[in-house]
Amino acid sequence: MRVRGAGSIASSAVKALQIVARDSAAQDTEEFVTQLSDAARILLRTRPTAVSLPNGIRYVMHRVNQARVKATSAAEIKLVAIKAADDFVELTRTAVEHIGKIGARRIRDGDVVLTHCNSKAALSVMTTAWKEGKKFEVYATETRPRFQGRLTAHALARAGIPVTLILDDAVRYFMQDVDTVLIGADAITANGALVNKVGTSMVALAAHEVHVKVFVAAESYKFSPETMIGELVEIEERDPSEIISGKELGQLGRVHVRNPSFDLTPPEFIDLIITERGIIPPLGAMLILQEVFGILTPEELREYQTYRIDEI
Ligand code: RUB
Repeated sequence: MRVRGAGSIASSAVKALQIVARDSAAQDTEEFVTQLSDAARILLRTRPTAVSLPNGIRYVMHRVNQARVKATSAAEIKLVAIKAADDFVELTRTAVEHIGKIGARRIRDGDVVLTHCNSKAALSVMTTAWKEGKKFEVYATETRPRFQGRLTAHALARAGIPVTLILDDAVRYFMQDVDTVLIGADAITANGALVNKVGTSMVALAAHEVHVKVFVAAESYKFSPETMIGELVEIEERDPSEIISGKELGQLGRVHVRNPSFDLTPPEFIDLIITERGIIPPLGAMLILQEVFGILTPEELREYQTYRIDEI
């Protein structure tokens, strides 16, 4: 949890891969690719839910695998890996910036925005709108058990945006005052469902009840190609000690604790997904996947299977 937020998780993993590439003393291209693939496998196992992580690693490994055909030395392919990692990190930075500009158009003067957890992409929309002169206020949920909402509240306050910190349980109480819900994403599935911080689906449900719009800020590397072939996004379950200490739990007797960190919001509860490529309705998720991964036909889908990152 020293690295958190799907975008940062992806950049950190790619930077780690770059360190392995830079430090490699491989004698030939095959040895280099084996070293990098071993590191990729370890990195992939670090976090299960944020799809940006495999997509970031895929971005680098795809370029390395392409270069492998022509490269004549380890030094040559090493440069390709180092540059690909730099390119991905730059891509994440510009994607968040573009999302800010595109999403800011959807915030109106006088709006009350509600956000959950701590998302760089969602924050980019709000801070950009504020810099453009829009006047609005934000309700930020605490986001138990790790209180990422406090980070959000702090960032908004620092930017000069009026912000009110509320209990997660108070979302429905305040929803009638809200104009727009704006949240980030850990993953978007092919059918436009959103995987994000646990509680997001309840926020969206409360918004749906009173016809409040739900906007998701998600870079295109948060879209999950695996879900095109029917795979599910795995939800990370974190340690029960995030919720209750071992001592207090012991005092409760035979009580079981579950701590899923993310949940799934169906596309029916989402109005728009703001990506760096433009705004799409949730059912347009497949278009982004096709554009980013270039997968169009069932044959290409099967071909894609051969590029699955856990099979590098
Ligand atoms: C963070 C979270 C964020 C998304 C998007 O959860 O759910 O909404 O990761 O963030 P955690 P970003 O704190 O448990 O990692 O827009 O920064 O990628």
